[in-house]
Amino acid sequence: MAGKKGTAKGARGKGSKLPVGWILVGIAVLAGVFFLALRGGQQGGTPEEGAIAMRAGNFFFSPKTLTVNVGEEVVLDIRSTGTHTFTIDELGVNVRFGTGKATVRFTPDRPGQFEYYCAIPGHRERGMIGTLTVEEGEGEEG
Ligand SMILES: [Cu+2]
Repeated sequence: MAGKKGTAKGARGKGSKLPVGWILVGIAVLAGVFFLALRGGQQGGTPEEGAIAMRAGNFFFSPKTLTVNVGEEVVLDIRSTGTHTFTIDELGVNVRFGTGKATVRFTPDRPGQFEYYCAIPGHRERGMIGTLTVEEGEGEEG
């Protein structure tokens, strides 16, 4: 009844045995690369593609003039010292931010020249203003 239990334990397993140590090393390296890639994407110094770098401080915006296109999203990558706002009344833009980095997004829906300013009391008067020029998109007349 119990005669045929013995199986042939072949010696063929040796060649195909996976080197567990190297697999662990590989996983560790991949995890490290992945982690670094994530960090780079989130807090690296590279701004979003197409973003406009802007500085805000007491009491200025730099640059003081911006030129953009109608219907194209504007992304401002702002570095601020102090609490300020980026405000354009005519376009309904009003974003408040503190010291550090901030992103302002809006899409101008009409051409023209618009003033942007800081809406914190007193800042506009002390020079926190600039001019946004919105141009008609190329090839789209009227
Ligand atoms: Cu301000």
